[in-house]
Amino acid sequence: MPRRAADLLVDCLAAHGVDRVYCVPGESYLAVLDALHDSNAIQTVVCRHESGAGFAAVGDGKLTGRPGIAFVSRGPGATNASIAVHVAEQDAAPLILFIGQVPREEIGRHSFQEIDYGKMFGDIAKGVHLIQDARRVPEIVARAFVEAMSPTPGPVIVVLPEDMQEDVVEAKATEPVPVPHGGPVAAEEMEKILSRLAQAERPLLIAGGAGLGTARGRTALRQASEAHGLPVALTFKRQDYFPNTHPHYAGHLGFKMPKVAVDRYLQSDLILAVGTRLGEATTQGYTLPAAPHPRQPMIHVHDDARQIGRNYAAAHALIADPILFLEALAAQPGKSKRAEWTRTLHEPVAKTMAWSAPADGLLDMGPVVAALAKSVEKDAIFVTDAGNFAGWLHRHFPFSGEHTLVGCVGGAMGIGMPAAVAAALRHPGRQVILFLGDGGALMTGSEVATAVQYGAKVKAFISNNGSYGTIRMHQEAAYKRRVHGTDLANPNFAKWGASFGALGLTLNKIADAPKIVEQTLAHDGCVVVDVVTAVEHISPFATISSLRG
Ligand SMILES: Cc1ncc(C[n+]2csc(CCOP(=O)(O)OP(=O)(O)O)c2C)c(N)n1
Repeated sequence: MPRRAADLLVDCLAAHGVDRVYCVPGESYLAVLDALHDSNAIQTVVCRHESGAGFAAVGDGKLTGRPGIAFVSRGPGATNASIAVHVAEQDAAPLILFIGQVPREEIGRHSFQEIDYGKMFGDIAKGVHLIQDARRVPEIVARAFVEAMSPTPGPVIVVLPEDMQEDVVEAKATEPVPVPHGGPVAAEEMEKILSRLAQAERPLLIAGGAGLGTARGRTALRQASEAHGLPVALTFKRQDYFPNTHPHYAGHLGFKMPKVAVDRYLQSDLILAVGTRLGEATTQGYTLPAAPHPRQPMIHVHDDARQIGRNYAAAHALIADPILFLEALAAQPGKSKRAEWTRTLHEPVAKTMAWSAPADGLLDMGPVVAALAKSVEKDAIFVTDAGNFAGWLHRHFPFSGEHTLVGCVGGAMGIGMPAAVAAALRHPGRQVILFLGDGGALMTGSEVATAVQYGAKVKAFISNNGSYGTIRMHQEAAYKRRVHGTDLANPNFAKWGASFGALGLTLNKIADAPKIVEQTLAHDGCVVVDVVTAVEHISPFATISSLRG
């Protein structure tokens, strides 16, 4: 039966298992909104800013492993949403961003709000597809899903000219196309790797990337580590993949690690990098391992050929599904006892994991993390915006292996609140704990309105230090005492949260943290906690005084 392209598109999304889309409406895709109006399968979540819609879709994609979906309008909507496209690329998160476009006959005339999205997203999207012919809607939607999910996952843009959406065509919503993935590892490859591992005295497994975060991936990682006595260091913002109290846990490779820690890792005589692109943050600026020639042999396993050999000369480069690889490794146990070496890496991390009150008595995010560590459920989801406040979570929270961390590998401020909304809607039965800075809170924090509107029970802790603190830290280090462009005058965040309909609370002394955390977790709804932190505690590793001294 002939149908309107917009209806066909919505049917195609439903056929691909889409149950929720995030959007900010625009006149360029009214027909799709009209089609969504009649969909029982798909919930439309309307956001307050396109970056919010895009970030929420990225958060959803990270949690499900399937593309998060956002709809935005042309020009202004697309430019607002572009930050999420960049993050999806940096974070390897599957995302499909649908953008309304000017009518076909206007394309190329520099029409009202027109952009050439191929040019605009050329460097960050995996694909940009303009649907000119409505009959091709099913084909292009199916392609967008495969493209977004295939290794390495990332963002795909689909552009919908306004008039095309109204075309009536004869076409069926096609079923999803299988997503390609790596097969099992050949026996002879495995043998070579096992022999290298057996010879190594101080091997280090660096694990991360988007694909290992599933329950199966985490189990494979733990079993492989145990079968071969491998200490596991997790890549930037993937700290939840391995139990942090496990004796093989070697730490989280975050930004600006102390040199002593980096030196410890560099004592390894073999690096096994699995699932990771070995990005700048993880590798401490391409020094751990050293680029392009690591000081120790490196085995690099990734399911995307483009990610191997780009920055590093691996001694053994293997294109394979990281989970299948780790399962194969676990199935062939080797030298499982390297107690002294694993202890060397685990002990310093374990020592700093416990939080103790600072001597100066000033409030930072430490007591909040310590209280959460005692009281959150074992499958709680943590969402972090970008900024130093998240450092206390990385340092002091013992991720159990069942907790989920949704951070931003790409380091974009603003992802926090929208991704937390997506997490709370995706997993209404799990606690969703959000860490924000006062900077990120006022970038996209207004999506707390979306949380309240849709019943997403986000528990937000805002580190209110009156500063774009991370930049202040860099500023103090580079240009001592010349603070400029980093001070912030803030609203009362408790009242701000309450004005949206959330429960607003204030924490301004260390001793009150357990009580406030308990009250936050007990509340059956959205909570905003104004944590009045001292800018003196600029990061878990430094104070302003120490930087000046
Ligand atoms: C969208 C975006 N703009 C700017 C930056 C640069 N940046 C990184 S951290 C930071 C400050 C974060 O401040 P805040 O949220 O208050 O957290 P704090 O560092 O004080 O803990 C800035 C401006 C960024 N990463 N993302």
